[in-house]
Amino acid sequence: MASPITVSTPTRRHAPVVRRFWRPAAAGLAAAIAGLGLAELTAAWLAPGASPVLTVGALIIDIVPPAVKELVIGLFGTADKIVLIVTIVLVLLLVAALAGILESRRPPFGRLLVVLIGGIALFAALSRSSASTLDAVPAVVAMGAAAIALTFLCTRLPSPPAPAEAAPGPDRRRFLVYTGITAGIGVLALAGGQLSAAATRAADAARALFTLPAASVRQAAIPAGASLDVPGITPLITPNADFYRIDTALSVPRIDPREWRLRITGMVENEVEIDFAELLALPLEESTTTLACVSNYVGGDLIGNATWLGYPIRELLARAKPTSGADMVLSTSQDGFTAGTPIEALTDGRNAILAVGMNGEPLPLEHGYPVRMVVPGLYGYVSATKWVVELKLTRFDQEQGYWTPRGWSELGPVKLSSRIDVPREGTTVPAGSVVIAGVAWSQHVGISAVAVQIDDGPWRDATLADAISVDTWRQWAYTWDDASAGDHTVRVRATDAVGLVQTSATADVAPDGATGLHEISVSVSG
Ligand SMILES: Nc1nc2c(c(=O)[nH]1)N[C@H]1C(S)=C(S)[C@@H](COP(=O)(O)O)O[C@H]1N2
Ligand SMILES: [Mo]
Repeated sequence: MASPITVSTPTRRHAPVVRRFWRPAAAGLAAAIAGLGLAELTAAWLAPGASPVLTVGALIIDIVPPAVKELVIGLFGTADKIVLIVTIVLVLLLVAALAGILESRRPPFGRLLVVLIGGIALFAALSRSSASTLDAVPAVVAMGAAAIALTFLCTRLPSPPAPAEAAPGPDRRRFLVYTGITAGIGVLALAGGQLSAAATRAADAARALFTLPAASVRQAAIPAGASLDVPGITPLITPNADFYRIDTALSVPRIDPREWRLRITGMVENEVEIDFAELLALPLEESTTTLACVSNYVGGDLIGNATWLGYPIRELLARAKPTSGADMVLSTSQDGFTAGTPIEALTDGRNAILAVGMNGEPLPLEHGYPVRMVVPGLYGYVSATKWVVELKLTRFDQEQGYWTPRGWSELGPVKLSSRIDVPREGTTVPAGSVVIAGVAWSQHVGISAVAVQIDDGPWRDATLADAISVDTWRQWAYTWDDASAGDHTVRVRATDAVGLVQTSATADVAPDGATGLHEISVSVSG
């Protein structure tokens, strides 16, 4: 039998790797978890908008090129934000492990790495336009806690065992316990932060249950003939829960309506300020308006139609008296997003409103509670500012909305388009009579005709549902009588009220909205 000194067990062979890499990496990870957890807890209590993970995410959203953003949205759709958050956390943990290894071999470089990462978080927290000094606290807490924990753990790394040592030494067990406690504190703090944030959310939900005042100007009843009786067709009015959501806000702004104020500033004779109670006391108007995103590709679903309750923006502008030369209203959200809207679109008599209600409810938090803009005929990025707090009268040659310097057009009128909703792309339908149906829109102009083409056959007129107004989409349906077995392509094309025919030329969503015809493939079974 060999003497114990020469025995080489797997544990012994791996010991140097464990000692040199895994334990320092574990120290780094535990320090990062502690820092992150304490930061999230502080953020939940002190500065709800300043969670380091979310502010770093917002910074990334602000600086990545539009092409990358489009790619990510294309790959992950509305899960894009979760993907971003998970990526940030994974990268952070990886860097933390590296910081541990670095600190164990070349102190204080591990700590310096922690300070660098903390510095990025600090910069992200303070570069938000709505940042206050309090917003620095979570990042500073994260940096301090992680640096202290890392130093503490790395000075307690077990020293190399004596050659004859068989069982784990006491310093190895002690290191394990300290690392566990450090990570445990982080996990508990993280859980506490989440609970506290959930409580805030619940409170906000309760507050959102206030009753809306009745409309002074009710919209004419929606004609019964505006909804076609086709199974599977998109509902004429999009329920709030199904309404698409697009914004740059990683955490939804929570505004106490008692503290909400709108200021009208810039090139005006009178600066105007109005609070929520004053807004609700004005004669509110009801209007159904379709809202579309410039990122909606042909056939896409970044479009919805709702009945809004709000006050005409032109009335408030009339109080402020814009001075001559002003041609843009730069609206600002509480979270810093801005949109540049031509004054013309806000004053030409269309239903451009400061909305407080959406389909009979107060605005949902994620759709702009307590107040947002809705402007018929313009894409959301140049008009539909949610959580709006300021309207600044200015000029297009002086200011730009959020998306303009990021590769999107300064003006964003919604383009004429149409979509096939029934049957669904790639489905199989029985031969014979097949109903094809969908929606078409040309906002603030109106739709006069929709035609359908099967394969390379002639364009045939679809039946149009009654219009609510020129500002909403219109349902259409076409009965394909002699659908024969096999694979077919179905195309749709709309014509607007001034005779413009929807172009078949395809354009990408950037810089000012997609064009082209929506077409689907269907199989007809024999
Ligand atoms: N505060 C804020 N408002 C915003 C945005 C935003 O990022 N932040 N995005 C705009 C864009 S691009 C669109 S398409 C609409 C979408 O409104 P919805 O989320 O209610 O559908 O909101 C607009 N208003
Ligand atoms: Mo959008």
